Amino acid sequence: MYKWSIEDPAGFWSGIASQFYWKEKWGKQVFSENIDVTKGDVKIEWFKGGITNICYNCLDRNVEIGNGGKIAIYWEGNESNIDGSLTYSELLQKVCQLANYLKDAGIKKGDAVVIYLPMLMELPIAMLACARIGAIHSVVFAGFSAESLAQRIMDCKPKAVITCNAVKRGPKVLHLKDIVDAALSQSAENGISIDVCLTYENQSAMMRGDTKWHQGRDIWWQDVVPKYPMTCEVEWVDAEDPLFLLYTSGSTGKPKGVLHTTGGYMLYTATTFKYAFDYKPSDVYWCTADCGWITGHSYITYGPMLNGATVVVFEGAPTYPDAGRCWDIVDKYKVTLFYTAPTLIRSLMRAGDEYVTRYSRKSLRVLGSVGEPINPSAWRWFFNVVGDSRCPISDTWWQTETGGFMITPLPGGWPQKPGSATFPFFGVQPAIVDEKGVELQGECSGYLCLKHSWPGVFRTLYGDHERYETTYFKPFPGYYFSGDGCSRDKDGYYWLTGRVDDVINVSGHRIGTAEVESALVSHPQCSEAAVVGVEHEVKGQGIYAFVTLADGVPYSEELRKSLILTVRKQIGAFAAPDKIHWAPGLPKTRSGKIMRRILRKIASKQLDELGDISTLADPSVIDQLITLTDC
Ligand code: 6R9
Repeated sequence: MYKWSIEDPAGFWSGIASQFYWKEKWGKQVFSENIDVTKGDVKIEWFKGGITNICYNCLDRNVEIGNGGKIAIYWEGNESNIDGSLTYSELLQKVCQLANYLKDAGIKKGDAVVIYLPMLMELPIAMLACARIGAIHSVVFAGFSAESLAQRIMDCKPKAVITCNAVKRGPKVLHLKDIVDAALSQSAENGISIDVCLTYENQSAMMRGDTKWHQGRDIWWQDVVPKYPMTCEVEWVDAEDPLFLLYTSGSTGKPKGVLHTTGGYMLYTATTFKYAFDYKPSDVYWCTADCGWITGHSYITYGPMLNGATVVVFEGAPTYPDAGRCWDIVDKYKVTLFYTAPTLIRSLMRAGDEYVTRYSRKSLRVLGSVGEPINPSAWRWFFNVVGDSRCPISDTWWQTETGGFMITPLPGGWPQKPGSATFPFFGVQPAIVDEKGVELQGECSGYLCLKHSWPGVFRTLYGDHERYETTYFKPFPGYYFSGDGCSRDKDGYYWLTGRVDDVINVSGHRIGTAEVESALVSHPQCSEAAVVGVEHEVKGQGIYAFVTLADGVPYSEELRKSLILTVRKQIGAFAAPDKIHWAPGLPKTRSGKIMRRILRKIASKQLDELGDISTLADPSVIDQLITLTDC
């Protein structure tokens, strides 16, 4: 199949596309692409002219083929005695009711809707309802702060925001509606006002009486949505019409709105899910990600549901009430396919094997990993302890931008190597290039690029096609540049080595160093900041911030806390620096560029590897930094 997909991509992918429902077939050309900036604007289209709807393919189609009674979602609440489920027919009805409400609220094809919800069933319901009416959803992870939410709202100017009053994560109650209120007043101050804030009452966390209310704008989901009909006409869209926007961090500037379209994304997520997890209709699949990230889009909502799979949606924290919760859930729902991130694997590994072995886990068949390179010791523990040495691991390398898996094992397809994502998926042609953009052959290491497009690739950055070209296609003309380093061994296996740009990967969350720096310098007592990633035992990478204070301000423990709080407030708790290092001065070149290479070495205490510091404008700052490491 791989050979076929490379030799005849049009034939290969149109064969796959015909397994889905199309109101009208695509035009003569299956795809057209220009990814070479030297030959003009970057433009990628798949199945243009084909008319379809992804919600229809996820739900109606499954009901029509007799799967209406099959469980679509098992929902597990934060507390283990609170749960629920929906069959495919019930899910379709709920999606239609919300879709009808949204239409009535004036939302039309092409309008954006921001969704700020935790892992309730209402989150995939909201995504699917938007897709049904051709609206573009933009899910914002419910761990982002009011400032970050406001920034995204101001960028995509949605017609409505969908949220809930509160959520419990572990023992804590988080007041999401307060965050939304703050974000909406901030965006209103900047001229973007939102007319509709549909709020789900999440009674397990907080009753509605305790929720602050903005009359005329806020509406309780439960008061309106259930009144609408349980059927709703589908809005048929072109394969190249936008499906969603998802903001992700880049190495510079504000977050980028990654735009995915409908048709290619549909087949790509469905096909990658089917093959990388060896999906069978009897499977019960659980992915521990949140729908606020791409993994939850492609591999909780769309990929699995396009296959008619039964999906577990978990509201809570994976270590609450204790480190055995995941395996409790696996046994409770007889989970066969379990997909998670190395950071969780490492934290469970630290908690001890007894939390795992206490549970049967006999149902497990295939395990998966995503978000960052998995270190071989975590891989082995996942394989031996969690999977009892009998479940293959799909270590799936991909990105928000790629839409779906790019380099991944196919379970049982070929021998595994702990820590290697193995080989490219159908249609994917990786190229490892050197710094001049020359493709390397055989055993090598360099920058990971991709040749040609594939159906699931993003089409642009919302409102900024130029940045799309500059970031991804200009660094190595003729290729899509991933931002990752990679090596290929003598057997042709690919080994991802992490980001080569100023993006850090903390617990599988992508964070731009520039975003953390700009949050820090917004603190009135901070004059300059430089942030680097350092190795972290559990999180993969931790955030290490060098901070120069304003003139005359002394360093204090209180100030350290308040700097961290500023980052939590502006981005979210997950971006809080692990370490603040007081820096009277930062190492800069004569042209004023901060030399992060040196800061990385200081942060990781590799002081004998600082390299050439003679190009620094003021080499004495290095000594100061080293003596102040404990601040
Ligand atoms: C899906 C997702 C993308 C970045 C990517 C890379 C890292 C993801 C990986 C992996 C090694 C894997 N990454 N999966 N590195 N092995 N299996 O995580 O998307 O949030 O956009 O992050 O994550 O560095 O460039 P996203």
